[in-house]
Amino acid sequence: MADEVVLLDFWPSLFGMRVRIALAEKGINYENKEQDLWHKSPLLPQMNPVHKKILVLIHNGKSVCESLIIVQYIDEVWKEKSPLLPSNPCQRAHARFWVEFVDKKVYDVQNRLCTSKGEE
Ligand SMILES: N[C@@H](CCC(=O)N[C@@H](CS)C(=O)NCC(=O)O)C(=O)O
Repeated sequence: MADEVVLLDFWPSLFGMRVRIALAEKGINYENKEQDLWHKSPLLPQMNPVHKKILVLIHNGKSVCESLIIVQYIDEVWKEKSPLLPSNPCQRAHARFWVEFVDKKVYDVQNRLCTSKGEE
């Protein structure tokens, strides 16, 4: 049976971009369910009851939340194609460093951008 993969996303989200790139690298077909962050659908809190935020990946009915955790999940589940991290431990460490750097530096700006209204 084919995998059913659904992404709860919001197109301007850089966190979403991270997951979209991982899915593309692995060649995974998925349904994109664009979310309205100002009028959240019941599906979002149902699938992410702790944070009630995108990003959520729903794989065969089970949800995985948080973009970085989703990317790691994708890499583990579809491991036969295009590993997302280098095999060299030092290069892997550098890749993780930049992931953490982006999370710390970009998070506030990104979240304000995603939830701002007009001139705010
Ligand atoms: N650490 C989370 C960040 C998720 C996040 O901040 N999502 C924002 C959009 S970019 C959101 O859903 N905001 C809606 C809200 O705060 O209610 C991840 O990496 O997935």
